[in-house]
Amino acid sequence: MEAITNRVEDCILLQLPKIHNRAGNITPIHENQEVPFKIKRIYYLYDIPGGEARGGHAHRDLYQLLVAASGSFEVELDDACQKKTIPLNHPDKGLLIVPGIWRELVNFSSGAICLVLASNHYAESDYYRDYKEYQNFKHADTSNR
Ligand code: T46
Repeated sequence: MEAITNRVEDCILLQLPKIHNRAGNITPIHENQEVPFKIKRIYYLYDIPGGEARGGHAHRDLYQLLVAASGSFEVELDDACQKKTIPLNHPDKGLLIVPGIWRELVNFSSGAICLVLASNHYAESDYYRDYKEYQNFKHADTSNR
């Protein structure tokens, strides 16, 4: 998938497995099985103060799966053409974000934890952090591709 042509509709909500146990549930996630990429990094956002937003950028090559491991939040997706807001509020649902999609995470509930599985290591060079630069990239002529 190409970052320039990817659209918000390419970001899909995945139903993750849930193994029910009388003492609670377990959700296992394997690379190239439940998620369509090799997992090279896991990180999580937590202790997010009320009213704060995270993200506000796009990635050039990175695939990610976002899970509300605890609590809830919303993910605002934007492909410079169309926008869509996806609520995440259960640990057995994961939002797959493909490369080239601007995202902002908002409306975190108290104690929310955003677990992220990523297809590559952290690299600042993979980020579009300037929305104008991102828009120019997405609106670039693709006729000779
Ligand atoms: C995304 C949302 C959900 C690292 O050193 N290593 C890492 O793996 C990450 C993710 C960040 N950092 C450093 C880079 C910055 O100095 O932590 C600082 C904050 O990073 P950032 O502004 O990218 O954080 P968020 O929470 O706004 O965004 C992160 C991811 O970057 C992003 O891909 O989708 O979480």
